[in-house]
Amino acid sequence: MKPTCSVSCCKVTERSDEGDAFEVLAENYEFNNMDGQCLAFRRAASVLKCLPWVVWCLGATQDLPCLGQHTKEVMEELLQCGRSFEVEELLSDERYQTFKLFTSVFGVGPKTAEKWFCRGLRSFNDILTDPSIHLNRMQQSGFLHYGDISRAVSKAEAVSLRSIIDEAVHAIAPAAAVALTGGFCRGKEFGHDVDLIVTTPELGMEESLLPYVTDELKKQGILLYCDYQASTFDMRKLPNHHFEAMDHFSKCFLILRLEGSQVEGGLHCAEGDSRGWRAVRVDLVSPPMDRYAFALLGWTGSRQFERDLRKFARKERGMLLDNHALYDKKKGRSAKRLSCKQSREGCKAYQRGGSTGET
Ligand code: DCP
Ligand code: MG
Repeated sequence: MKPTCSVSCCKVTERSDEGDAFEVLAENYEFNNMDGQCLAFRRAASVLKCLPWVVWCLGATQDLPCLGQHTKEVMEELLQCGRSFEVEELLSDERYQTFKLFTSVFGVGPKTAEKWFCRGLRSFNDILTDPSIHLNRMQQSGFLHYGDISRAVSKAEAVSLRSIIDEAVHAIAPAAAVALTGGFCRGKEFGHDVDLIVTTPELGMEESLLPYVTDELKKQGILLYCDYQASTFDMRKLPNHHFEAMDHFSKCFLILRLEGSQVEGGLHCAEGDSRGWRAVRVDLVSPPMDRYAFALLGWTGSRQFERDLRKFARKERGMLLDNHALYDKKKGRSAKRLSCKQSREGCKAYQRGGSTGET
């Protein structure tokens, strides 16, 4: 393995598919249900990535928050040897490798990966040829389109899909708004999916919008998979400060067929792929217009930023924030809207320090 010399990036190798040293450690804790340790490494990685300078010695990090003993030990190893033996061991560990492979399939989380691993399954072939394995619809689609959906989606592809959804939405609701969110909204050039927020000024209409949109996509012959979840949003409920809780807006998880002719500069496909189309994962979420700002903030990410923002709201401001609302515990009421100026500046400040390739 080829090490890089900068700890601020914390790469164990220069090959991007082998990823971040801390991300490997965090992932391994996630696979072992050790949420606290997993979060600690993700936090530490975020802190280091935000530094505008390169760490050349451990002493330079002594005043930084969120760097625990274990993190410092790994950093020290990286600084001294240019590699982390713990990370290298994990990368060649059968359990880690198998979990990594299985969870790369759409619809397979650590629990299913564990079940399959404990049954002695180690490869996709083992899974697909085992008669006792029952794959749900999502996992079937995950395997069927594995090559395409495990390949990064380019910004041009995301923009093209946004236009396709925009057209389908406007055929039904001319006043509707469609916004690109998730990683592309943070300026990423590539992502694992395309996240879009769809809303209409007519309150209540957003609840029935997505089934019409997916019907339209089906008519066009581009809907390869659809998991629709109706809204369970209850405006009387207080924001949920538990970060991992999904929001209650109407949403759908899709796989769409994208034609190369619709993408400026062509598809981001493997060399030699001459099909002229590819499958792409797309998430649509449809909040009521009066919750749009909160949904947009929550879906823009990154996950760590959202987590820290909620913690900041709770601990420093005595407020509860989630994708539905911002609730002031002292005043006993929710904010009607978010101040765009403040949120944008907050985002910029966070992103300025980031060295994750996101701007
Ligand atoms: N999100 C969240 N909590 C989760 C999952 C997602 O708050 N458990 C938010 C933050 C994410 C956004 O939703 O930024 C979109 O989720 P993605 O998983 O699509 O993440 P990104 O778009 O940021 O990354 P990628 O570019 O890989 O798609
Ligand atoms: Mg995304």
